[in-house]
Parts: sequence; structure tokens; C-alpha cells
Amino acid sequence: MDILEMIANDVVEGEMDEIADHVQEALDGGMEPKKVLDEGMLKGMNTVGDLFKEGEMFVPEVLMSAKTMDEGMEILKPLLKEGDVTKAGVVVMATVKGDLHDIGKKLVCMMLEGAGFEIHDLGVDVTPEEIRDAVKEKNPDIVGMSAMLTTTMLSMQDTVALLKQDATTQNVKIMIGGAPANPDVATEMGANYSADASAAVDLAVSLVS
Ligand code: B1M
Repeated sequence: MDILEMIANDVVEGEMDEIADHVQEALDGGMEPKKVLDEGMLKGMNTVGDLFKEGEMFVPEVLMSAKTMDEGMEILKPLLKEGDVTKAGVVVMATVKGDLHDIGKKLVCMMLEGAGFEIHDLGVDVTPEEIRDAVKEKNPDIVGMSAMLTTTMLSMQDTVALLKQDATTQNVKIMIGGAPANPDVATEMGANYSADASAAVDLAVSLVS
């Protein structure tokens, strides 16, 4: 197994204690940081996405892979030149007002980050006004909203309505997800739906392309 395969494998297997040494070994051997990122870490993360989609990896393992990715990024970040990392797009993400569930949303954020998106995670229990203000400030390509309670779906609807009211926010792409969401509800409120974290990546990529 060459060093890039080892790094990709570290991400897939969640080898948090190994990846830093392997990334350093690749750099010490003269490899470009971008190559380590693209052909090692991101390749591993893509495999994670595929395995998750196929039901061969589960949430705790994906979280371990995301943490392993973070460990490797700590070493690479200062070395990557501006422009080395192709930004897929900017996403403002929130769990909507009244809702404290954030495990699924964090997973979606991590997978989007792994796919090259810049994420501004506003946290949980975020009001429509706070989301609108963040859209004005960050000018994202996409707003992502997560809800796990049937009751908080209404807050999603309010947020979409508020974003559509304002000329500076009405054109932002909107994606929603979480247990009570579905494609019909999304279409009705003028948003896009994805069922899980890997579908969210596919959707986000299609919305910005
Ligand atoms: Co709550 N809870 N909870 N809970 N909780 C549910 C959601 C519930 C279904 C349990 C049940 O009754 N069977 C139920 C909701 C019923 C309903 O409204 N239909 C419920 C309830 C009722 C409540 C309370 C009201 C309980 C109470 O206090 N009486 C309360 C509400 C608090 C509040 O939010 N105001 C409450 C509290 C909590 C905890 C705080 C204890 C904890 C949350 C901790 C946390 O998130 N930090 C919690 C948990 C853990 C759950 C369950 C058990 C698990 C949710 C989870 O994390 N799943 C849940 C029951 C269940 O789902 N089995 C339940 C794992 C996660 C990876 O999946 O979140 O679905 P999920 O995310 C997926 C997809 O949905 C999708 O991708 C993710 C990854 O694949 N996705 C998106 C999510 N967001 C997306 C956004 C996207 C795209 C995809 O684009 C933007």
C-alpha cells in the first residue's frame, strides 16, 4: 500500500492516531500538500460517502472518519496555498427554531465540508430572522435547514417565506432535511429535499453547478 492509499484508508477506517504521522511522512517525502489532500484524504472521504450511501457504514463510523479528516487537515491547512482547495460553494446551515436535534445536521455539515463546501453552522434553535441575517452577511450559495420534530417544520416554512420576501435573499438555494421532511413538503415550501448526508452532498453539488 503506498502512502496515499494509507492516508485514504486512515480516513475510511477512522484511524485518528495514525493519520498525522502518515500525512507528515508524505510531506517529508516531498509530496505536494494538495496531492495529499486530493488523492489521500478526500479520496478516503468519498469512499466514506459511498459506503454510507450503500448502508455499509453507519453514523458513529462516519463521525470517526470526519474526526480523522480533521486531524489530517490540522497539518495540511497551514501548508495549503490560497486557491489550492477548490471551494465547491458556501453553505449556511441551521437546525431551525424550537429544535435542538443536531447530530444529523452535524453529519451533513461534515460530509459537505469533506466535499469542499465552506460551512457556516449557526447551531440549533435558530430563528428565521437569524438565518436571514446570516444569509445577508455570508452571501451563501445554499441555505440548509434541519428539523427533527413535526412541529418545527413550521419554522422551516417561516424561514423560507422570510427569505423569499427580501430581494437580497430571495434567490439563495434552499435545502431541507430531517425525519419529518420529505420531497413534497420541500417542493410546497419552495425548497429542495435530501434524505441523508450523502444525498445532501449530491443535492448541494447539483444546486451549485
Ligand atoms: Co428527540 N425526538 N426529542 N432528542 N430524538 C426524535 C426526533 C423522535 C422521533 C423520537 C420519538 O419520539 N420516536 C421525536 C420526534 C417526534 C416528532 O416530532 N415526530 C423526538 C422528541 C419528541 C423529542 C423531545 C420533544 C422529547 C421530549 O423532551 N419530550 C425533545 C425535543 C427537544 C427539542 O428539540 N426542542 C427531544 C430531545 C432529544 C435529545 C436532546 C435528547 C436528543 C438530541 C441530541 C442532539 O441532537 N444533540 C434526541 C435524540 C437523539 C432523538 C433521536 C433518538 C435520534 C435523532 C438522531 O440524532 N438520529 C430521535 C429518534 C430517532 O430518530 N430514532 C428523536 C441520528 C441522526 C444521524 O439522524 O437526525 O435523522 P437524523 O439525520 C439524518 C437525516 O434526517 C438527514 O441526514 C442525517 C444523516 O443521515 N438530515 C438532513 C438531517 N438534517 C438534514 C438536513 C439536510 C439534509 C439531510 O439538508 C439541509
